[in-house]
Amino acid sequence: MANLLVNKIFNGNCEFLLSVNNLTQLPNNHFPEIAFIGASNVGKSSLINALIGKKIALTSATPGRTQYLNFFKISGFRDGFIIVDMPGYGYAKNSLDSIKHWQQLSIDYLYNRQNLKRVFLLIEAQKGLKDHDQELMEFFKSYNVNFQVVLTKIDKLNLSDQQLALEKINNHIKLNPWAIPKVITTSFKKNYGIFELQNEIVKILEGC
Ligand SMILES: Nc1nc2c(ncn2[C@@H]2O[C@H](COP(=O)(O)OP(=O)(O)O)[C@@H](O)[C@H]2O)c(=O)[nH]1
Ligand SMILES: [Mg+2]
Repeated sequence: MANLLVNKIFNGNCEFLLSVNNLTQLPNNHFPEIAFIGASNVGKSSLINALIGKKIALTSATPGRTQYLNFFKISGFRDGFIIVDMPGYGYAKNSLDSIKHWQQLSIDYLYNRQNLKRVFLLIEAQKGLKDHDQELMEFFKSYNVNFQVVLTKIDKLNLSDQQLALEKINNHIKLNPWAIPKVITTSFKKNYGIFELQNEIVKILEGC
């Protein structure tokens, strides 16, 4: 039954809604939003495509490309809900201006957006937590924003290193009361953890 519901939702209709690089352009509606944030190249767009089963978010081997909030509407659950692909951070070659722009856009969105129901913070399993990720977690703590960690590209590690990566993250987030304790490990390449993430999203939507 649960499987059927998840399939119905994520195999349903999905459309690109809009890209926003200024918060005045945010869509004015009541649809719940689920955001994906993380460093440039962590695998946000790939994961979103895997969730939806469709190449709708642009992926790139070149980091630091997207400086927009990209909104995708999925209509398979109640009136629908929105997945937000957020601009990446931490790319060393980004200019100061683009970092400032990232902060204004992303931090304000995360802090102010009423529609936002969950932030998934993506961390590359092999790389672990970087300074920028930790700063973002501190922001979540200071501003009472719930977030949930998703480990990406788990296929790059063998089983014991996967376990180690998970332990490290768990040790870190247990100190943060705004972290959802369950970390989801994923690989878009191996189609691993995608169903679990879809399930998690359905649970969030059901609780809205
Ligand atoms: N091995 C592996 N590579 C991945 C995975 N997910 C993404 N990638 C690669 O990482 C690069 C960046 O992915 P992308 O989704 O564009 O990252 P974004 O910048 O966070 O949106 C691309 O070359 C992807 O093919 C994964 O699960 N496993
Ligand atoms: Mg992307």
